[in-house]
Amino acid sequence: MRNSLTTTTEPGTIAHKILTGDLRAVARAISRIENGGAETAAILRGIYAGTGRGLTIGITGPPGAGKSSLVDRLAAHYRASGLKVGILAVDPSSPFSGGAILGDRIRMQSLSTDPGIFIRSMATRGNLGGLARATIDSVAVLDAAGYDRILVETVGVGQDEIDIVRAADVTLVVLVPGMGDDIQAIKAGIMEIGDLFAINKAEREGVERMERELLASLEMSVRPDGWHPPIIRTVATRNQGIDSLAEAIDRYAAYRKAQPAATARNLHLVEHRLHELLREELLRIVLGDAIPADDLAALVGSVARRELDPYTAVGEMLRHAGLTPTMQREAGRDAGMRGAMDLAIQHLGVAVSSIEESLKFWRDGLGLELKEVELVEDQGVRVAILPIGESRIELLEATGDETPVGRFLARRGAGLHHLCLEVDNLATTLDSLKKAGIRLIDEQPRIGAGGALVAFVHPQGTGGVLLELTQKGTGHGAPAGS
Ligand SMILES: Nc1nc2c(ncn2[C@@H]2O[C@H](COP(=O)(O)OP(=O)(O)OP(=O)(O)O)[C@@H](O)[C@H]2O)c(=O)[nH]1
Ligand SMILES: [Mg+2]
Repeated sequence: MRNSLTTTTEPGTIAHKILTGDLRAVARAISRIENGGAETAAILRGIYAGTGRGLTIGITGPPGAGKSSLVDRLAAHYRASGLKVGILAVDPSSPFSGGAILGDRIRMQSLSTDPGIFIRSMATRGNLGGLARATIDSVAVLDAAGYDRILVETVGVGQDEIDIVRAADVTLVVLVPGMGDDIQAIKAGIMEIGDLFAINKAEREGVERMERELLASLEMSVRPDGWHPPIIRTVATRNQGIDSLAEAIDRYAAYRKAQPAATARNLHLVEHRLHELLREELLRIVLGDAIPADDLAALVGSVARRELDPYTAVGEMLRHAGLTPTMQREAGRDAGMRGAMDLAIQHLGVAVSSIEESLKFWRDGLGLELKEVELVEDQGVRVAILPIGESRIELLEATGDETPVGRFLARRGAGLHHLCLEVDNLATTLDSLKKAGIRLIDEQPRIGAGGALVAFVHPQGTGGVLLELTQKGTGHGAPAGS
């Protein structure tokens, strides 16, 4: 699996190096991802098929609960069983505050001399997209590089962090005794995302009470997957409870894998992720490239002075980027092209008894250019293509009597055989025709000549004309014969 993947990614690229587990490539990739660089997409594209093997564990909880200490202990535990461990410590605060991170770095030094462990602190540097995206992409890099367990530590505050832990395979919430009163407050944020709970600093007084309150709080909600989050007592400083914690993590990971609900949850996460990326990408396109800074400033000024309403302003911004159907049409016309939502006549198919003979009119008489004559063998037809404006006339000559065009000629004689319209989305068009009760020859798009997606509509539904529909941008424009 691994080998076949590495060979499909271009050797020498950073993505390829990541897939071979190259440590420097991993570090460099994460830096680029963190900086929100343009190479992020290329890296992720190159490694994505190689991800999904490692287990990502999100560890969250209030400041000072002992998350980092537990991460250290868990990492050592996994190392002892020969697993490679990646650690990402997320600091949502300013990259310049860095106190806790620095502390973590120094403390984790003992681990960081081990080549089987990769440790990295994550901070926001790029202005768009932010921490969640950078962290989730960095997890993907570690995953692709062959890290078996990826531990992501976050202080459970803010939407970014919720997004990060939600994207993990397993979420561990770390609490400490004496927080009982805070459970209600915490609950709204991280309580419902915990797949398991550690009560760390369990040597302290109040651990029983804490556990009781936590249990009571957990019992109030039923998870859709039927999992009952276990509570594990740990003392990170004394390395106590770590085995039970690791065992509970594996147990949940296995449970999750076997759950149909996990698939649904995963689809939901992916959808959420795509929305986020789309939002970022749109912002980048519209604000970054499409609108000159002066124009943008002018728009902002107009709205501030109430000369322009915000909706029109946003419409204007989208128009700059060539977006939204109506505006795209306008933009397209400006550029001398047709809008993407328009239907267009792709070609007219005319059945003729002899191309040679017919060219006397279409080419010699009318002055159209004969671009090519193509043999579409499986449809038993020779096709002469004569461009006309943005569409073309296709002269169809049968190669035998028992061919669609041959039968048409025998039955009706030479003449207009079919009309071919180009549509944006063939499946959607077929759906709406179906709903309108129109008789279709092809209920589903199929591959026509030249690789184009095509479907035919029965003449009964169109007032007597055989109608071919083809999806814009598919195939190389060859006729579908018919
Ligand atoms: N008594 C006791 N102290 C602990 C235990 N685990 C961690 N600590 C201490 O608690 C303090 C905070 O531990 P960290 O592991 O840095 O906690 P954290 O949750 O990562 O903290 P932040 O990342 O700053 O939110 C440190 O002084 C640890 O030594 C424990 O089980 N018992
Ligand atoms: Mg920490």
